[in-house]
Amino acid sequence: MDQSKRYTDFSLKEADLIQGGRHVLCAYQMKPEAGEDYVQAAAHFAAESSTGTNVEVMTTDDFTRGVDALVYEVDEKNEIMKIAYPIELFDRNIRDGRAVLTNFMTLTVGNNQGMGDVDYAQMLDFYIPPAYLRRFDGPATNIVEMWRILGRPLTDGGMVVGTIIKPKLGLRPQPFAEACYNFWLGGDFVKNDEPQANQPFAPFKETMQAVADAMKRAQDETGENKLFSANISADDPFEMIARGEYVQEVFGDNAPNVAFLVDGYIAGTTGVTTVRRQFPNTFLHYHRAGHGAVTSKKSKRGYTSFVHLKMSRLQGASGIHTGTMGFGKMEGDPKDKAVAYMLEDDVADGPFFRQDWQRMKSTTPIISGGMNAVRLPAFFDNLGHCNVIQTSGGGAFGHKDGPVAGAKSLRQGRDAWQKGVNLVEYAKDHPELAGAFETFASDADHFYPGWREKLKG
Ligand code: CAP
Ligand code: MG
Repeated sequence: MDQSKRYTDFSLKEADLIQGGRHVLCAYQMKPEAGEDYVQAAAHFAAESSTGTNVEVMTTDDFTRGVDALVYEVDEKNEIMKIAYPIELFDRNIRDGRAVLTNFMTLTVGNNQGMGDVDYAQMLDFYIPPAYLRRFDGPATNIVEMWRILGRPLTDGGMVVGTIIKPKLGLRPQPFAEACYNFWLGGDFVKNDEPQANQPFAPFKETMQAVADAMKRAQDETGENKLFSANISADDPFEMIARGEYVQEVFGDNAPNVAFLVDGYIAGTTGVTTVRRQFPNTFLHYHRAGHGAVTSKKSKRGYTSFVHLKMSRLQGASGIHTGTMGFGKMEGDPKDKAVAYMLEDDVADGPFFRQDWQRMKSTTPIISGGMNAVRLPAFFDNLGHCNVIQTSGGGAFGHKDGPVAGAKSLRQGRDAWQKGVNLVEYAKDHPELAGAFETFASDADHFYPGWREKLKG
C-alpha cells in the first residue's frame, strides 16, 4: 500500500521544524529492497515508526493523523531520508514525567529494522528539541568530580591515568587487589574489566573487600586519592543495586572514590537508568562491550556509534567509551573526535544536526583499547585536549618493568604532551617512559622513527 500521501511532507523545512521545537528529527541511511519505490518505502518506514502499519486501520482518527511521523527530506542517490517525529509520540514515566529512552529506541530503531520492503536502514544522527531534552536525566557527575577528588584544577584538569585489570579473567581476589595496588602507586584510576563480576574463583564480596583495602594502602603510600570503577552489571536491577550498595559499604569513607561500571549496550537502557537513578551521586561508567554488533562501520543497520554515544549523554552516563579514534586496537578513525565533542560541548555538530544541549552536563570520553604511553601524544594532537579518562590494560600491565612503571609511563606521556615536549626528549630523563618505548617498540617505530638513536644520544 502506498502511504506516501499520509507519511511524507516535503514542504516541511528543517529550520522551521527546529524553530518550532515540537519534533525529534532523525536522519537515516536507507535503501529499499530491489524493485521498491524509495518514497513509498520511506513512508512505510515512518508509518511503522509512529502511528501506522502496512494497512490503514479503521481505529485511526484525526488526532492520530496529527501525530504521524513524517518523511520531510529524501536524497535517493545518497540513500538518505529524514523523518520528523512529533514529541508527543514518545513515552514518559507515569511517576514523574521523565523521558523513557527505551521508547525512543522502540520507535526510531525498532520494528523498522526488520521490514520486508527495506534492504537496510541505519540511524546516522538525531536531534532532540529543548522541550523533550529537559525530560532526560543527563549526567549527574563527570570527570570534574574525579578532578575534585584528585585535587586537580576543575577546568582542564587533564587526563585521568587509568587501567583495566588484566588478565581479563583468572585472578583470585588477592592477586587482583595487588594488581590494583601496584597500578595505583603510579596512576589514578583502576577499572574492572567488563567480564569481571562474581566468578567462583573471585567472589565479588571478597574481591571488593580486598580492593577497598588496597585502595587505602595505596592512598597511605602515595598521599594521593585513588579511584576505582566497580562493575555492577547484572540481569536484574535488584542484583545491580545489591552489588552497588555492597561496594559502597565496604569502601566506606572511600565510597565517593568509586564509580559504577555498567555494560550499557548489553544491560541496555534499563541497566543504565537503574544505576543513574539509584546512585545519583556516583560516577556512571558506561562500558559498551558488544556495541560493534550494531555500530560497526561495516554494519548498515541499527545505528552508528555516534548515535549510540549521543544517546548515552541523554541517559546520564558520566563517562562512556568512545574508542581510540584510530590510535588504538579497536575500529576507529581520527574523525571520530566529533563524537567526543558531541559528548562534551554545549552546542555540537553531528553529521546532520546541530544539537544544543541547553547546559546539560557533559559525558566524559573514556579512551581505551590497545593504548599505551607511546600512542598518547598523537591521540591528544588529534583530539585537541587531554581532558579524558584513559585506561590502558595491556599498556600498563604489559610494560616490561611491570604495572608501577606502566602507570608512571602513562602519566609521563600525558605530562610530556601537556608541556608540549617531544615524547622521545621527555623519555631521556623519565626511565618508565623510556621503558614504554622499548616495550611497545613497534608503536614507537611507527610514531617516532629513529627513537632508538635519539634516546641513546
Ligand atoms: C581494553 C579493554 C576494553 C576495550 C573496549 C579490552 O583493554 O579492556 O574493554 O577498550 O573497547 O578488554 O579490550 P586494553 P572500547 O587496554 O588491554 O586494550 O573502549 O572501544 O569500548
Ligand atoms: Mg575490557
